[in-house]
Amino acid sequence: MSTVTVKDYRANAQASTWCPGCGDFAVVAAMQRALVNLGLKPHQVVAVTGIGCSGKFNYYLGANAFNSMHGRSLPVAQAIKIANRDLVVIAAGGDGDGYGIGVGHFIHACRRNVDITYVVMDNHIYGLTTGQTSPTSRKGFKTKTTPYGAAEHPIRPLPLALASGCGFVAQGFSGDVKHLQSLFEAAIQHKGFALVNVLSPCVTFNKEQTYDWWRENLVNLDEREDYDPADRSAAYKVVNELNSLVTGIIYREERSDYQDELPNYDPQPLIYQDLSRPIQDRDELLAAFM
Ligand SMILES: Cc1ncc(C[n+]2csc(CCOP(=O)(O)OP(=O)(O)O)c2C)c(N)n1
Ligand code: SF4
Repeated sequence: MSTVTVKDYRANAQASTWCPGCGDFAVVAAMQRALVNLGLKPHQVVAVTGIGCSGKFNYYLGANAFNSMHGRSLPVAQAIKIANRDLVVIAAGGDGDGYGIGVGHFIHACRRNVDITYVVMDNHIYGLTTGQTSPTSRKGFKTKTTPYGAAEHPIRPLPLALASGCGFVAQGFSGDVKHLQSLFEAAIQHKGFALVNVLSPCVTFNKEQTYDWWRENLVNLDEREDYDPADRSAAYKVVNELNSLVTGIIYREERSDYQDELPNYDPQPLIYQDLSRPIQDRDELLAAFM
């Protein structure tokens, strides 16, 4: 049996245009290592993105790639998984992509629970469009779109995911690739929709949430023996008390996924199903709508 290595992924990846030092490099590296450690080959994986610097995640991952529109990675990723349950499906993007224009899809994906992994590279700013305030920027944050400081409260992805019914909620940091890899492995193995929000510095446009800033402020829950990620109340409590400045698996719940809930769902990929129907079935169906 042939084994898979990170080289197999790198061989398919494109050359990067990310700024040197961008946190997103670590996200790709951690994901490649996670996929390899789980024994998954590039052809078994598809990564779907929207638009943004982080939207180039799948150019550099080296698996199958689908680049959708800004904020639209989740509907495409869910459709791919429903059509072909055999694929490992990863959706990825930025905080603007996922918590701004795409936030409606995010909330519904949490409650729908299709078995995909969602990676958000959360740098608290719009990187690709050169440094505007994003939905996760702190109140008072000054950028070219908010020269007097952001007037709005930020979206808080972790409590939002918990309140929306997400069964796997984790947060990682680009400054700790090994830990991030472990979170990705757990997210991919989780049956159902899994969020990994990654605090991933934009070294070019966000001079506030830097690697050093995150290192000084984050608490790793995976290192706390008294923390139980199966306890939903404890998850709410810890993200509120520590203002979401946590990493690790915050909440994990075993439950049936979307496809299990569908009575007529055929688990075989669509390509193996006989979708042809006798012409009279079609006529009867049409007649029922007339
Ligand atoms: C419908 C639509 N609206 C706006 C844009 C412009 N746009 C491209 S990327 C982006 C935001 C990028 O920020 P984020 O999602 O946080 O990703 P980052 O670049 O920081 O990784 C915006 C507003 C677009 N491409 N399409
Ligand atoms: S602009 Fe920011 S997010 Fe985009 S590649 Fe550069 S450092 Fe990364």
